Amino acid sequence: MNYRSDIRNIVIIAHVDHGKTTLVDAMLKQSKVFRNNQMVGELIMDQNALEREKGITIMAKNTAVLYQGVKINIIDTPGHADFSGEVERVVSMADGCLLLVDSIEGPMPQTKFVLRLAMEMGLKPIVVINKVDRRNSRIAEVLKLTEDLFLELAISADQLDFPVLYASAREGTTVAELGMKGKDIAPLFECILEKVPPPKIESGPFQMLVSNLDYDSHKGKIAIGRIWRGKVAPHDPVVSVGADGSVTHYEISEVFTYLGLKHLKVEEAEAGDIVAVTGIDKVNIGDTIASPEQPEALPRIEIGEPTVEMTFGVNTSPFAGREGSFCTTRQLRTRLYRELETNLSLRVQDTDSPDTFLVKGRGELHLAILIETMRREGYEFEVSKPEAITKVVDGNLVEPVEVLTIDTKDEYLGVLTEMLSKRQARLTDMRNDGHDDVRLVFHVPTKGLIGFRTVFSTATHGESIMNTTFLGYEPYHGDIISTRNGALVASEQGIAVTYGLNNAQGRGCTFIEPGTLVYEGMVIGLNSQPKDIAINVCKEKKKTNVRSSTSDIAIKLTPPMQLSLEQAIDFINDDELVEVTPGNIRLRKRLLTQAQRSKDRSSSRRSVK
Ligand SMILES: Nc1nc2c(ncn2[C@@H]2O[C@H](COP(=O)(O)OP(=O)(O)OP(=O)(O)O)[C@@H](O)[C@H]2O)c(=O)[nH]1
Ligand SMILES: [Mg+2]
Repeated sequence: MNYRSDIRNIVIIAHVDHGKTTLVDAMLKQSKVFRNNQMVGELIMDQNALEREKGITIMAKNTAVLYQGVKINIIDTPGHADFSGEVERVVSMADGCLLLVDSIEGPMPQTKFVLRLAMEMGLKPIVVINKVDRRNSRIAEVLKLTEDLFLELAISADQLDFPVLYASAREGTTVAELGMKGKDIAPLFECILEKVPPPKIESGPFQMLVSNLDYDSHKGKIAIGRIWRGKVAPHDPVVSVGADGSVTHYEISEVFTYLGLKHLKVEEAEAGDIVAVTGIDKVNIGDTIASPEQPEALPRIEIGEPTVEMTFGVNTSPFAGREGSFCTTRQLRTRLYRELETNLSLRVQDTDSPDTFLVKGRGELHLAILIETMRREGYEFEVSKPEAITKVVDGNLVEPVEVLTIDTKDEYLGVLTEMLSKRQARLTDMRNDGHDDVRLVFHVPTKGLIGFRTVFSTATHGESIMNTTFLGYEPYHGDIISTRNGALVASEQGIAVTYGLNNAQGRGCTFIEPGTLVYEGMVIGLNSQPKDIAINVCKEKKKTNVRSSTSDIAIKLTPPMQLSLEQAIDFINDDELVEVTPGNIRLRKRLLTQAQRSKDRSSSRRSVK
């Protein structure tokens, strides 16, 4: 067996926000892949608009740097649990991983999830304790907790022998020993060259596993992956082997490798490297591209199951078709099925209703990002409340359960435990730092987490952080009754005015500004009582000739609570929908008129009897 000493392939894994993309910034900048005057900014790899806005990585991406003549292929991954599928998709390209751990937070549930994955793939780990510049860092304790995690997860003894580096990704420094003054990121590069095994190369006919797809308007589909065997060059005849074993013949057009943010066109690439090839139109992620001489498939990528589902339907609101460019069933269906090509942990199914599709994902954020992406592309549609996906195993109903970690203050303990016990959560760990910071760990059924994020942030005044990761399936714990108050529902179509909204604010809190176009059945606020009430928010004050002493005082409305897309999805109940258009996010009752809703209520009462 031969090795390629001129290449290392690494994947960067961690819990959300522990500094993966910032570390990649430092690696890119210090390896001088940019021109001196090139403005590259921060979080360079988070190029997608939503990634930049939210400050999180959503998709795993490749880049590469050169250090002392060795090319280090780097894969940056998302740390948010909802995008775990992205990590699963790419780990097989690497031989080593950098496991980042925040020097204050320590290992978090997602740290465990990604480390387990890396151990199962047999990757050589390097631990990087990051953010050592932070004032309250507790490095020794965090290292101890990380070692415990390795003891729990290592599959072979050699995985316990991992190097540890201390980094400030933001300052672009790493050191091999605590107390040393960092000056650059060279110790990390040295460690990668020394500890991560160079890729093995098998000689023989070409074989690569497709781990990602990209599109280019001129070049068409681009297949990205690691070459496991042989070489590839432009004009080579190849075959792709699909999931069902079907073989399709192609000719490679162009071959690219990575350097910095660029794709370099090359005349040939060899086993061990990560490449992008064009000319292969109908290939899917997980397929193998191989020489026709020996068209064997590599093991397909395994992706965890989705845990949450919701329906996507054609917009049926009275304002349908006003704002979107793509509004028909056919357009919606084509777009959703196209998403499956790259969004591996997503599932889409037709339903009994031709206008509605069932979409399943790894969490509310996973689905919300798809909704936001589609709305920006010009799609208009409606979505239902997300629900946890149950299944039957050996004749028993089981449901997904997650680990919920909360970092909060002492004073919120009572309210949080009360809220969570109604959601069937079980407290499994509680740690106090001796001051008033507390970390709580719960096991909660996924269904109990739906709608929780918004109430959590309100209850703790935005002062706490929550994180979740998938734990497994448990026997169904029974239904949870929604405790949300009723909705304030517009009773007429028109333009909402201050006077009408002021009346609504007498009943609860409102979501819209005066001047907003509303329709009958649109949800415009939250009642302070459990029942829904219909209110005419378009109603103007009656004009009279009599001037009372107070009548001319301008009404001052409380500023409305404007729900983001994620909050809107979190907020709605079963009998409600979120209408999504490029210009607006509206909440609505499924049944728009009051007559329909009361008829529905009385018929459901009858059926209960
Ligand atoms: N103080 C300090 N802050 C850091 C350091 N590294 C990263 N950060 C900050 O931590 C935040 C998250 O950094 P990212 O690099 O986006 O983290 P990430 O792991 O890529 O996050 P996801 O991709 O969303 O999982 C940013 O505000 C960074 O500026 C560090 O070494 N020290
Ligand atoms: Mg990132």
